Amino acid sequence: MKLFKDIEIIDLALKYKDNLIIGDLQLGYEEYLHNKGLLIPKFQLNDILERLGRIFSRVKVKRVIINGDLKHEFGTINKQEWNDVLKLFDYLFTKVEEIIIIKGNHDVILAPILKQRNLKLVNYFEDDDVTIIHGDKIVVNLNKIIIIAHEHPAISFSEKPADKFKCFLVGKFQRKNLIVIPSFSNLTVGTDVRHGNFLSPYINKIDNFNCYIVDDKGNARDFGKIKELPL
Ligand SMILES: [Mn+2]
Repeated sequence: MKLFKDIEIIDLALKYKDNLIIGDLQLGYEEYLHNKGLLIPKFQLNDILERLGRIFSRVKVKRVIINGDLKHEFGTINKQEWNDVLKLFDYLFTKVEEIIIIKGNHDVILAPILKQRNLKLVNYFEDDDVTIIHGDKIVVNLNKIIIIAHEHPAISFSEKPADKFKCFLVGKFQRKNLIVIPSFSNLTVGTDVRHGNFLSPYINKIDNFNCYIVDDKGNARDFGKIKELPL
């Protein structure tokens, strides 16, 4: 599903030229929950690798850009995070030449893991008309197209309120185009964008935003403007 020149939705990722952009993986979330006394099976990394495999069978890119919140814990690195993040990097390096990690609000202590694979954390990535940034803070000098994560957009319909669908949002921030990508994790579907209270300061009113829902097979469908969606 094409959004702009050189930008298209592929499954829960965005392809921009030679880059594949994914966000909010929140690896290690299971162990974080275990430590809180909630025992859930650890399936997140496998799901993510499977989805990436599906994506790489559809597209070839040189670079993967992780748009923030690669792992879950703020103030520490849990054992699962060490393992899962390194496994993810090693897998990605079998598919692409370069991995870029953009800092998210969860990425307080990430440097020790990144050092293991000689990777650096950046605040944003830009190329031509595009700025890719996590989306928790507003910065100046943004390009014409802004790509953020952070919000975990999803949508549900009153007919079946328990079913929530991850979605991409496309709208405006000031006079610029804004694309909001969904979380790449299966553990968190996301926040219903029609219930207000946005996390990201880039999003204020979304009535005129376009919504693209990704189905189980990884195909995106244009659902039109948020204000015209059935309740
Ligand atoms: Mn975030």
